[in-house]
Amino acid sequence: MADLSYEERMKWFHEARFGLFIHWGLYSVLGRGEWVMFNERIPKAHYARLADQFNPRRFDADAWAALAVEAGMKYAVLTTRHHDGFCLFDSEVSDFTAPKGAARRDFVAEYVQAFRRAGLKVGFYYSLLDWRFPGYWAPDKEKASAEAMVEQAHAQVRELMTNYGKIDVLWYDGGWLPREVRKDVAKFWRAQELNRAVREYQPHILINNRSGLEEDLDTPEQHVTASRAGRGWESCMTIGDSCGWGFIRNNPNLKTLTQLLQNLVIAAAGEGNYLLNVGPQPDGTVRKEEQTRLRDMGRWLQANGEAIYGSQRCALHGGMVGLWTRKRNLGYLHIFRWPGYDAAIPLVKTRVRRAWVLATGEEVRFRQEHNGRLILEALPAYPPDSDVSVLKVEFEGEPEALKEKDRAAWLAGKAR
Ligand code: H79
Repeated sequence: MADLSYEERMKWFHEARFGLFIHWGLYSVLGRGEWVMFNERIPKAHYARLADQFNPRRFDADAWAALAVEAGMKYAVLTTRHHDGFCLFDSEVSDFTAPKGAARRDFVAEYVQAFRRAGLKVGFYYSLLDWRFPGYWAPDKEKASAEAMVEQAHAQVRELMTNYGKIDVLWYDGGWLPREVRKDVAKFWRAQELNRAVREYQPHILINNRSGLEEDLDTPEQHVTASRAGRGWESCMTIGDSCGWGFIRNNPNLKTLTQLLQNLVIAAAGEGNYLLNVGPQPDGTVRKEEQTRLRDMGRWLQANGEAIYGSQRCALHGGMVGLWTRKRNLGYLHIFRWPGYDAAIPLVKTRVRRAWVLATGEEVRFRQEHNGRLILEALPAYPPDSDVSVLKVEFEGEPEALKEKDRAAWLAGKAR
């Protein structure tokens, strides 16, 4: 079991494409984002009092899971502990936890059970750093504190990996050290030893790249940027402004459904995943505006999911129109900017057999010119889907692009 290959361990993740990130903790009570303790320099003892107020009576992990399923998501990642050090789980090495605060509940346990029940894969976000330790800020001066912080992280990661059954993703964060502290991150956290233990407890697990080691997954944050082919990657992003992941009371600058779907498509086109965040309110419920967007994405995926889940990279150009994903001989053209009449794709080497609108099955006429231009003809004036419309194109073989050896050949209507 320990010898599963990278590809085998990555299989479900590679097909999943879409996951739910959940930032929820003590900071949610204040409604000014998850960085509030540090940003406002709230003293430790003062901040700790929030644990008496964190008692989310309307928390319902099944409702979160149902929302993720409705959104077409295949997995989730919950902040078991953020940089403030407050744990949503029961820990023997900390008193700063939800079960020991007013809530008296282990939210991580409830989350794992509910998401498993809903058929979703389960991930844990865990911040290695804990702002409450002076040793984080000045590891050389506060050696004992720094060591205690590292010890606590090791102990808590072990608790997370051994107390909740099978866990699919370990999403480290906060591995970095303050700017003035020049240290090797992996060495500081003893990440080699830590991750070896993690894989012993959870042989199937995927570990991200934020403990100072590359491990399994790249994690672009607030942008969608593909890694090299074969390497697992996942873009995490907020629905609202990029400065806050935890609940922000007034956060009006929300991404539109079109933006969110385009990001998902960009991720899929690069064989990566989109981990979209919600910041539930202190009572445990997800804001209506976030719910609506997730449900709308789910509706789109109901009609177009075939072009997203398990998709592969496609060699063809999308040009101005949009982006391609692919499955074997099938190309899926995700049209971001519906051209109205014809859509022209340059440098298509492979013959097309058939083309149609994925969501409706409506046939699309086409012609292929000898210079490699594929013209999808006489498209309806208005897009079949007002956000992203997908054309499904069946090719005779895996779609290949023509290589332009002569860069000026196209001027004469030739391809090379
Ligand atoms: O958990 C989320 C962030 O809190 C965390 N990673 C994601 C998944 C993260 N920690 N640090 N960073 C991201 C980068 C640091 C950003 C900062 Fe700032 C810019 C810290 C201070 C200035 C943004 C703006 C956060 C606080 C103010």
